[in-house]
Amino acid sequence: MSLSAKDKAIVKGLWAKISPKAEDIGNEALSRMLLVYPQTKTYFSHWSDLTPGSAPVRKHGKKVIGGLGLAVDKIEDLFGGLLTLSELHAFQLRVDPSNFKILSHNILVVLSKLFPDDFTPEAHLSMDKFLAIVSLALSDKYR
Ligand code: HEG
Repeated sequence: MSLSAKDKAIVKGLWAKISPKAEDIGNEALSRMLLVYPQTKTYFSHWSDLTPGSAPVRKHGKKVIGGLGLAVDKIEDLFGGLLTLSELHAFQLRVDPSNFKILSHNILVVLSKLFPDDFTPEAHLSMDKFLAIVSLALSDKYR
């Protein structure tokens, strides 16, 4: 799977609307992930509070969207651009790759709610492809 020129244009266009609201979007996506898929909580058991909207959830939500912003910047070389983050998730955090799909789903849900006019079926497709390739890149160092 690879991103077409149209996919990239759609992702970049939507990103211009996402980045100013990074913390809110990250918080909402992460809050939903932790509530709806409680198995994901195992990775964050060292946080003081895992309830929706808590300070650590907001803080981390912003970081995750920042990571996706890096991916948008490196959209022409996602595997190279996300190498350091991939090594972190594989070697240090040991996040099971199935969780990337869960987080991606929650990000799509939040985008559809927040940007109903922009989140056309075509935009849904392009964002889904982008998140799937980012997830593959983040899992690239697992072995
Ligand atoms: Mg990960 C840390 C990005 C999925 C669990 N994640 C981070 C950091 C970033 C990031 C930027 C901070 C890195 C740093 O401090 O240097 N994460 C990121 C992206 C995605 C993702 C872009 C997928 C779209 N992460 C992800 C998933 C899980 C997870 C699915 C587990 C369910 N991430 C995780 C944990 C940490 C990070 C446990 C460390 C958090 C902490 O200790 O506070």
